[in-house]
Amino acid sequence: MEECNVVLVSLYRTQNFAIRTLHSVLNDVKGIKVFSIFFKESWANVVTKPTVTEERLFVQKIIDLNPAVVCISVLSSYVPIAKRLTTLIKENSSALVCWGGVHPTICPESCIKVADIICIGEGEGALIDLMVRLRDGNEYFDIYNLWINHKGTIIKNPLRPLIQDLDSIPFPSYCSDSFFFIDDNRISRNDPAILDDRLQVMGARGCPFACPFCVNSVTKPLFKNLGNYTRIRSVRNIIDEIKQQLTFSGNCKKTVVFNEEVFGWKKEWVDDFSLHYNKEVEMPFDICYNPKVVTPELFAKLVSSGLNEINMGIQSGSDNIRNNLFKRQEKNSEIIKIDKFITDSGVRAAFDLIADNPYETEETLKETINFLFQLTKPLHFNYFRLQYFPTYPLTQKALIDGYIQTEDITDECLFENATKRMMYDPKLFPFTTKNALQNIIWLIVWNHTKESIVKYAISDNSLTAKICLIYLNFKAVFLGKIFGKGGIKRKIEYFKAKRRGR
Ligand code: B12
Repeated sequence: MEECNVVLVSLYRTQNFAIRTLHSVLNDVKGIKVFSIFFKESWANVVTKPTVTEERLFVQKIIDLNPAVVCISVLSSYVPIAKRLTTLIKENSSALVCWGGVHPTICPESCIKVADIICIGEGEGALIDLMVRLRDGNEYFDIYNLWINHKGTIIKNPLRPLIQDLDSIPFPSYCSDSFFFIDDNRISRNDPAILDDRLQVMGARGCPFACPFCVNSVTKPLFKNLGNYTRIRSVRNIIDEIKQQLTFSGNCKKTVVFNEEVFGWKKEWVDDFSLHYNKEVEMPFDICYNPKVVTPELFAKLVSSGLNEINMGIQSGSDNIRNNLFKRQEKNSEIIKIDKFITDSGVRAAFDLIADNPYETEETLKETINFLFQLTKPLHFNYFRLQYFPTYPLTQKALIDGYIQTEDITDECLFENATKRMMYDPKLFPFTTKNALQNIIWLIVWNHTKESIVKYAISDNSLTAKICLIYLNFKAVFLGKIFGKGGIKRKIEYFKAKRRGR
């Protein structure tokens, strides 16, 4: 049995659960040597193009490690980078290139034209099978979850069942000797996750919901009849991982962050969590929840366990947009109630809102403004721009309705878009009331304005109200220059993020 090397590549995410988990999985396979390259980071959400030096460092590392396969994890925004690295690998080595992750899962046909192998869905079983076959010098054309491009012939294998017992998956790797981080024209062995004061955990897979702007709306039907889609790790398994992460030397963790779309949605699970977490971990924790899942009973248990922040996607302050376009059934009145009981218990409520949504009207934006004033201050919001990812139902709808064209969602456009920053920054143009209202929402969510002036500005069509609206619009654009992309505050945030390792 010959030793066989594999290199895993993460793009723009050093805290990449997929790569860190697959690294641990392959580490356990006899005769396989696994390395991971974390190619660039998006510090504070700022994405910059790779430099010539960074590409050179990448190529040199591939040549040194001489892998049989290079496995790249690809999100839709980084396809041009994955393509470029694939070309560089092909030009400088004889390694096979395998793409996996969200993008090959939702767009397999285009990906298999570029990569030798793609993985659709979960990679654990498929990668083990692939590496064992390569290690033993056997053919690898019939592995479930993989498509193979064999000299131009595409072999499409069926999907395997979803992993039901998440506790059977090893914990993600940290601070491994076989990790390399390429960023800022340097290659380093220091894992930035150690500098981060937040301990990151992924406690579940799948989501009970399938919102049309999220990948789950595509993958839920894709994996139908392949086992339970929404799965959760046991509390014991999660606590053991947290304890393991706390043993790494130099760590300075202050908060645990649960990254699953919806935190422990089952009552029995939360009961178990509240029995053990606080006793064994004693660290505040942040979660994402859905307003439909937060009940006072579940919530009280989480508060007594040390809950610090609940992040909820509300997407719009208009019931119509939220219920009918985003297919989220909660109403403003429910969210206001939930916000109150969350903040009354000293927990921070943070909300996600989506900007640049062509389906919003002046009326729905005004509804959002009025809704925001009913939430507890200070507000904590992530005000994201709407992203159109290929094959998502909302993207298909926007294409049909003529709000976007296929040219707007090419690989290059998606990457360009990612370099612009995902958060919404106020913009002067188009100089319309709709745009001004959106800018005013930015002022409100960042706590930069008073309710009275905004209410007056949107109250009627009088000249003075219009002047107020224009004043607020300019104020937002001006402050956006300071706090937004390229602004001084933003630059400080960027450097701080780098220093803290996130
Ligand atoms: C947690 C999360 C985050 C976290 C942390 C991410 C992290 N630490 O890795 C945070 C909050 C930081 C984040 C940020 C962002 N995120 Co996010 N995030 C997620 C979420 C909810 C889970 C991802 C995850 O870690 N899953 C667990 C791992 C184990 O699963 P996995 O990645 O799917 O990997 C498995 C398989 O896909 C496969 N696989 C993966 N890679 C590879 C590679 C090979 C070679 C093989 C064989 C297999 C394989 O095997 C893995 C194990 O089975 C997903 C939604 C989702 N369900 O995917 C969105 C998601 C990935 N995020 C998304 C987006 C857009 C973003 C942001 C741009 C948002 C923003 N506005 O800033 C940023 C970009 C960050 C960046 N630079 O990449 C989108 C990506 C869309 C797309 N089509 O590409 C998703 C899909 C949500 C959506 N809207 O649909 N995110």
